[in-house]
Parts: sequence; structure tokens; C-alpha cells
Amino acid sequence: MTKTSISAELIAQHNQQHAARVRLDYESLGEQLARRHVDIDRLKADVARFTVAVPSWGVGTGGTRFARFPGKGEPRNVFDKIQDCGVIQQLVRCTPTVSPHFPWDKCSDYVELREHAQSHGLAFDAVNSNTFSDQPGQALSYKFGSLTHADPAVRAQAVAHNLECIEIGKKLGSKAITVWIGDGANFPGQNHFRRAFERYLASNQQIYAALPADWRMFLEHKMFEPAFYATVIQDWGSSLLAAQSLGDKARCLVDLGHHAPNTNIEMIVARLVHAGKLAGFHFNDSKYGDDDLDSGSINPFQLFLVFNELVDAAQSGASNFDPAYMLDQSHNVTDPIESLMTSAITVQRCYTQALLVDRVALTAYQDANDVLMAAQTLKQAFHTDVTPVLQTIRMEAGGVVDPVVAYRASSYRVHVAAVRPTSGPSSGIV
Ligand code: AFD
Ligand code: MN
Ligand code: MN
Repeated sequence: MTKTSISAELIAQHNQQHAARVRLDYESLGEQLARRHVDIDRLKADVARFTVAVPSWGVGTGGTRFARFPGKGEPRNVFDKIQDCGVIQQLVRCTPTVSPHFPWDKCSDYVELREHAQSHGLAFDAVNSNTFSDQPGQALSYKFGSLTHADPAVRAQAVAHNLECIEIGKKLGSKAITVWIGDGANFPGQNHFRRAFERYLASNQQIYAALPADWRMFLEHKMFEPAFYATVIQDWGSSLLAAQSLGDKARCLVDLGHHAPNTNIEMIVARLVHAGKLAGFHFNDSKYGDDDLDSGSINPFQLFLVFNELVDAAQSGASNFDPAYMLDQSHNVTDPIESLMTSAITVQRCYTQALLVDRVALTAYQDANDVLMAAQTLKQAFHTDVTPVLQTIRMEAGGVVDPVVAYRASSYRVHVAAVRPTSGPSSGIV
């Protein structure tokens, strides 16, 4: 039986209050969509299969480069993190997996951890390695790089950490490792660009060689930060080169916050789909850089346009197309559980809206150079309020109509704050 942290009575009561209204809204939307030749029940069935992974690090309070203000009842360890992720899944029902980060989530018994997750209705998604910060007692420092460091001993240590992540992931039931490195340069001349990239490939070849047959390796690019002049895997071009030279199991992961402002990310997605190399996503939103804000909080239309490419790829049977969806965000001023639930629903919403695009009409407008109508076809889908579909899916799956309202009514945060002491203030980005 699945362990629950929010009582069944609260969920039932909450849904009872809203059920009649949701049914009416669903019927009314169904009529609207029928006029557009869309069967709402079929749409609902498609969306009900959509899931997005929650990052274990997302349930803690993040920080900025200047400070971190710890929240109440923050998880003390990976077991607490799983409990928080369980609450998210209990209420939103589209987040059945957790993406862990090592060594942050290290523990002494991974069989126990996996069972703990199962008891909360959760499984594990891609494991993430961390060679962008030094850990207490670590032999060699990553201050000047990890997988691309000039010193082979540092590279070997970073490779060994990734291999350990794969071993842990096998115990947890993961099927992928995400490699993001902070390696780069703050000043011109600091690094030899080509040699650093060659070292990246050589190190990753060793990690790649250790992948089980049914695993994938996700390469995550990032334009800047912590290196402010150049990063080794700065964009999708470098990422694609690396993935192509490593082999079939290596693919390129797109974190929405890892590009220059106004970059056309949906087009990058289309190119990676074309190459059969799209690993998946780290969803978040940003205004300036790697802001890690809640999905769709700044630019929901961009998120919709990304899903427009994804739905198009799926419907046209693109090969090697099986993207992994994960959230990757950091919360400084909101309750992380509330933010993650909101983001998961926003991502699910954009997927639903993208399913509503009339692709036959769009193609005809594109081919006829009817620019205005092509653009309007996308806008019509984007402007459709699909809330009743999402609410109905949640209710039918045992979740709630309004997750934030139900979560607040449960006083979960107050309860965990009583048993989890507040951690001290610290600085730094999580
Ligand atoms: C980084 C990357 C990445 C990494 C995370 C750590 O987005 O996915 O694992 O932050 O907090 O910016
Ligand atoms: Mn990321
Ligand atoms: Mn990031």
C-alpha cells in the first residue's frame, strides 16, 4: 500500500467541494473542442499518460550567489526529500519519479531507499553526478575543473564518481545518468578550448563504457556559470558533437535556463529531434540566466512552443524520439512543494495545449505561406484553457482539483517543521 502524507479524508472532502463545478467546466470545454473536431475524452486519455520527474534537490530551499534563507521543515536527507516528493505526487499525480543527485543523496542502504520511495508511490529517474563542487574529505579539488581538468588524477576522480553514480542508479532502478559539469574558464587564455573538449570526450568515453545496455547518458549543456567566460559544453552544438562521438546511448539534454536570453529553444529542440539526439529536458523558466524559476512563470508561450515541437515529432513518428521530462528549479521565496506542483501542472498544461494544435490546418497554412493564419493556429491552441481536463485527470487518478489549496489545508509544512529542525543559513547556489 502506498504511504500517504495527506489524509484520504482531506482529499475526498476537497474534491467533493469542487467535483460538480469541474464536471460542468469539463462538459463545456468538451463542447467547445468538439466544434474543433477534438474529442475531449481522447485528449484526457493522452494527457493522463504524461509524467514529469521531480528533482530531489528541488524540494529544499535554494539560494542565490549572495545568500540562502532556509525554509521551514526543509528535508534533512534523501528520505525526507522522498517524503516531500510523495506529497507532490499524491496531489498532482503526474510526478511518479524522482531524479536523485549524488553525493547529495548518498545513503547507506539503497535497497531501503528504493523501498521507501515505492512506499510513497515513487520510482527513480535519471541519476545526476556532481563534480561541480568539492565534498568534505575529497582528495582532489574541482576548483579548476573535473572531467576536463588538466591533471589526469582529477579527471580519474571525476570519472570514478560518475561510475559510482551508475552503480547507485542500478540499485535504484534508474535508466540514465545526467552529466553536467561546471568546467570552463573565467578568463581568456585560462583554458585551451580544444584540449579541454578532447579531455571531456576521453573522460566521458570511460563513463559511457560503464553504462548498462538499457541505460542512456544525458549530456547537459550550459552557456555560463559557474564559469563566466567559457564553459566546455556551452551549447547544443558542443553537446551534439559529444553525443555523436560517444555513441547511440548518449543524447543531449536541454535545460531551458541554459541559453542566452531570447534564444530560440524550440528550434534547438527541432534540430536535436532531427539528429535523433534529444535526451529530454530540465524544465524551469528564466528572465536573465539560469534563474531556475517555476516552469512557465516568465514565458509560458515558449514552453508551449517547445511542446509544439515535441508533439509534432511524436505524431510524425520521429526516430529515436523518447524524451525524458524532468523539472530543475530552485526556490528562494516560495514553498518548494507548492512551486514544484505548480510547475508540474504547467508543463502538463503546455503539453495538453500542444496536443490541441490543428496540425493539418497548420501545415496547409505553412505551405500556402499564410503567415497570419499559421501563427493564429498556434495561438488558438495556446489560448485554450485546458484546466478542466487537468483537474479531471487529477481527480480520477486520486489527486486533487487544486493541489496548492489542498496542500495548504493539510498543514503538511507545519507538521514536518515540527520534526525537521531549520538548517542554518548558508550561501551559494544549490
Ligand atoms: C545546474 C544544472 C544541473 C545541475 C544543477 C545542480 O542545471 O542540472 O544538476 O544545476 O543544482 O545549473
Ligand atoms: Mn539542469
Ligand atoms: Mn541549471
